[in-house]
Amino acid sequence: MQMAVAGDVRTDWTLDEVRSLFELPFNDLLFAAQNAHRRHFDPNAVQISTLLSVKTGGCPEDCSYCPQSIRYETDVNNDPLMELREVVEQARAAKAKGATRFCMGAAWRSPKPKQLEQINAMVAAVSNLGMETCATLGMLKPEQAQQLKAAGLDYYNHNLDTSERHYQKIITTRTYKHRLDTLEAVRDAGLKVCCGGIVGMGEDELDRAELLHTLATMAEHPGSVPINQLVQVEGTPLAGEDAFDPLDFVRMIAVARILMPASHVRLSAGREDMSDEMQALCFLAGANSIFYGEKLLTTSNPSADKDRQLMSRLGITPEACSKQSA
Ligand code: SAM
Ligand code: DTB
Ligand code: SF4
Repeated sequence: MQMAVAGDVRTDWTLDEVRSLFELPFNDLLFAAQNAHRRHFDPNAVQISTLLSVKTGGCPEDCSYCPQSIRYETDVNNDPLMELREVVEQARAAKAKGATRFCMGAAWRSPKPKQLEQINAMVAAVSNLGMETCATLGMLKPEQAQQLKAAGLDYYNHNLDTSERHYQKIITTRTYKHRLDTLEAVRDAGLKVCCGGIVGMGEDELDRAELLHTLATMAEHPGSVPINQLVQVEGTPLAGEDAFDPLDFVRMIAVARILMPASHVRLSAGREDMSDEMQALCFLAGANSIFYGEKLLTTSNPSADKDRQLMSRLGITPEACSKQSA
């Protein structure tokens, strides 16, 4: 099988090639992933993002993993869009703790014009702090993506979540095509794409291979690829799924690293359920980004202290920020 070499980022992977990577003996897979990683990145640097839910709960969509859907009874409160001042305060605090990217999430199907204006003001203010900005607001039309770009947004997160065939079992209120259209609008507006998925939603290995194949055969690889492990939240339809095999999670990271060697692969949701040793294996498999801070959007994440200790034990240092303070 042809492997990626430095300067050779392939977008022509076949599904068979992706499936063969999943079939490799674990040690061979990790060796190949670590090689790909070292060709493109400092192997001991990890990019650090902090999330903030700027508008929480009450979402009309039916994503069966999500505690923010109005259709499921969960402990999540419905909060209106946060004030600009509060968002800037939180971004400043995240920066002081060492985050270089601030990602604002909103529980919307897609933003309305007035809402987008308010988000644009947040993006401009956070960008002025000298942080990279990311937003995840649901579906976007081309002109909305262009407005966000003009406001100073760096990344837009919009996940494919799973394979096209498994997707229909997870979400019915928007299609895979809707997601691909939003991603195209984002890319065409000159925003960097953050796109990945979730494992542990009852999918099989072929679904995971198909998801990574779709990502790795996009015209341009997403700059960031978040790999989330399902956080099971009581009240959502996916609560009670079988626990996911930790080694299969590491495999997913390794295959993503090999297929998209120059992208940041983010070890995303689910770290609270992972041992330090499992996270170390994920870094060895090529993960080089994390969400940092006590909270993801509505669920908990390891404390900043705990993560600092882990990074220190592993000799991992935070990746430098690409932006300067204004
Ligand atoms: N509402 C917007 C949307 O869905 O496009 C943006 C926010 S949404 C919460 C962002 C992503 O978070 C989802 O696409 C999904 O991949 C991830 N996510 C949500 N709930 C999760 C859970 N319980 N476990 C793991 N990932 C989750
Ligand atoms: C992504 O891939 N994972 C993040 C971020 N992008 C927006 C969200 C994880 C959410 C986990 C469940 C919660 O905290 O509500
Ligand atoms: Fe809404 Fe996003 Fe949650 Fe789906 S994942 S229910 S769109 S907040």
